[in-house]
Amino acid sequence: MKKILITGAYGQIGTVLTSALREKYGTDTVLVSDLHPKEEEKGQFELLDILDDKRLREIVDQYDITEIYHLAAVLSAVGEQRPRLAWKVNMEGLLNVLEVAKDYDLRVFFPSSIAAFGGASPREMTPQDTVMQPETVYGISKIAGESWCHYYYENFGVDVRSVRYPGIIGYQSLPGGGTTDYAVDIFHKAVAGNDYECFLKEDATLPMMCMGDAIRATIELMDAPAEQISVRTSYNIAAFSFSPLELATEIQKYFPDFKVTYKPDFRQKIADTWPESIDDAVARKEWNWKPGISFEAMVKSMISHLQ
Ligand code: NAD
Ligand code: AKB
Repeated sequence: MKKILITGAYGQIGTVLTSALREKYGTDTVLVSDLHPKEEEKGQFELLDILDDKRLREIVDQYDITEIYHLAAVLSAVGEQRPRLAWKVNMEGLLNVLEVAKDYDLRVFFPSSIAAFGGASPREMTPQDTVMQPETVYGISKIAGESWCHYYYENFGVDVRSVRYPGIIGYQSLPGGGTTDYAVDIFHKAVAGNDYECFLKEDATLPMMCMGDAIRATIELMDAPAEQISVRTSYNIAAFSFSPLELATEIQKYFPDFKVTYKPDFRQKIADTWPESIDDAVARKEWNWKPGISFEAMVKSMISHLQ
């Protein structure tokens, strides 16, 4: 019987993925875990530091886990401030998950990122396969993580699947320390009637996606027949790209008095090394991936939900 464990479940993506998986498979099928409990939790929860390999194995054993969605991580901006922590959590955490998956024959979802690319990669329509020399600790952990996933698939037959998420934008949860966080924060300020000071330059174009599409991509990839999955590192997926200025201009259609100023900080240096747009042709061809929500529809939906 299917039994899912989500690590890092109370983060930006985990909050929404948990609801989607519980809706699809039933509340009791999905066990969530994180570093801290949440009062409003309605389903099964276990405290789990992903670095605690022994506890991970106890949980897998106790609940007869069959799949792990491994979301626990330290993201790009926090990672540049705490590089050793980011490396430890992102690498040792993933290896703990892959080892237990090998021993218990579990399926695994691993989220990689556009951060796996670097300044040497083509910046526009960055292809699935290209030079990859990430320039952040987070990006290095993602490209190494992708390679470990491939290794466990090739050598131990672990059914591990992965996508390189762009920046994810959703009204349901707050982001947790990344470079694309501005694209969520800006909506909260606009709807509250406040001005916004952006930590990226006005022309810092990055690939982004709305939360609904990201969750759908995750579930569609995990549901795809194994013979359709040729990539066991990680699939490029894409929806739209925009700069802070383009986003501010679209939001101003709803809030004409909304003002944005630009004060780039260390996160601009991270954004400078990431792609502007992504070529996701391989995911489209192999498991029929297609984004569903446009940039304009995303802005409209964010504003109406936050209002
Ligand atoms: P987040 O920062 O919002 O959440 C991460 C969660 O992991 C948090 O709840 C945190 O408490 C938990 N965590 C941190 N250290 C842990 C540890 N040692 N043990 C257990 N849990 C720990 O992140 P997110 O945005 O939800 O991202 C989820 C995954 O998706 C991450 O792997 C991230 O790299 C990837 N991703 C996210 C985005 C995005 O835009 N949100 C884009 C690309 C990739
Ligand atoms: C971040 O900005 O760190 C994440 C990502 C794109 O991986 N949102």
